[in-house]
Amino acid sequence: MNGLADRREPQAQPLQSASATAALQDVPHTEAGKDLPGARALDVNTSNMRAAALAVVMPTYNEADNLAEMVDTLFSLPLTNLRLVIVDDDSPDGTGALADKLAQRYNQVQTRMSVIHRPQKGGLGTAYVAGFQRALSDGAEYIVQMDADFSHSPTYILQMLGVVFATDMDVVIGSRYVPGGTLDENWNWWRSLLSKWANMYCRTVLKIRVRDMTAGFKLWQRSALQDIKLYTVRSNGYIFQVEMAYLSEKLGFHIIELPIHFEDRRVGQSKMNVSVKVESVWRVWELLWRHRKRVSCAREPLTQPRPVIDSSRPAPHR
Ligand SMILES: Nc1nc2c(ncn2[C@@H]2O[C@H](COP(=O)(O)OP(=O)(O)O)[C@@H](O)[C@H]2O)c(=O)[nH]1
Ligand SMILES: [Mg+2]
Repeated sequence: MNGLADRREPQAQPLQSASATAALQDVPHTEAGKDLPGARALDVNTSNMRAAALAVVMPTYNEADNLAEMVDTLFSLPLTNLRLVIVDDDSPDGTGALADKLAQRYNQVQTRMSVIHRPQKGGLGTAYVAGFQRALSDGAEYIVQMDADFSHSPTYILQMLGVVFATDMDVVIGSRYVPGGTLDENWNWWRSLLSKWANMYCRTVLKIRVRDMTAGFKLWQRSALQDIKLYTVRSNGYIFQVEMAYLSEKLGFHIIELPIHFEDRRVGQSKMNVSVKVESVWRVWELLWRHRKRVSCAREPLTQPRPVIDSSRPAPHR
């Protein structure tokens, strides 16, 4: 059974029903040391979840005003094995140097944060691929991708992980376009329309069911990222997100979209300009052609939750 098959009818999606929604409402008040709300609502083993080897991959370009608060927020989540990989492209505002300083602070007892410095602005997609590769080679079992600008609230990571622990999904997409998902109130009708149109366009051309094709907030299981074969992913900008969603569905991954509230960035400016958006329109056709020979990896049916992992086992991060 493919997870997507469950999502044809929104009402029939088990994880967008009462339990996931309850978990979402629970989250903003999470404190370190308390029970994990995502686990509580989804009835999964809290201590295994707390010890999960999870890496957050975060590309940055001119995010100096967001980074320190974001890093502190991530490391105050009640996930003892959370690691962070920053991929900075020599940001003129000094984000890279700030990331190094933060890494020094958080790496005093054990390595929790690493910074990849690239020599120049190389685009979101290649930054993610570099970060994913680092997270995989460091031994992460779960990999989260997210923006540095608080559009993606870090507290959702607990829900995403709870969903994976409860269901063994390959990919959880933080989605604006499933029931319960919302956009920032400040988005004007034109921006919302454009975003929704872009999603509809991609879904129609690529014939896939993921609703939020351009979502940049996802949690991947290690095996899913490995099966994608990151060296085949070439897109940058928004189309990178589309390519990853397309491959996930084409390869037969178990996918679920978890409703999120998408907030506009608090400070700084978007790096996605009009040309990046326009480029996405024709690049969709290129994706269709480039991946025409990829076939499903035939995932096992999702009948049982994964076996319980002994949380006393050393963390798989190396
Ligand atoms: N390393 C790197 N990060 C980037 C690049 N472009 C955008 N980002 C980061 O990717 C994330 C998403 O970009 P953002 O400007 O917020 O896009 P928007 O949310 O679509 O407006 C942010 O954390 C940016 O700092 C890039 O060329 N290189
Ligand atoms: Mg953003």
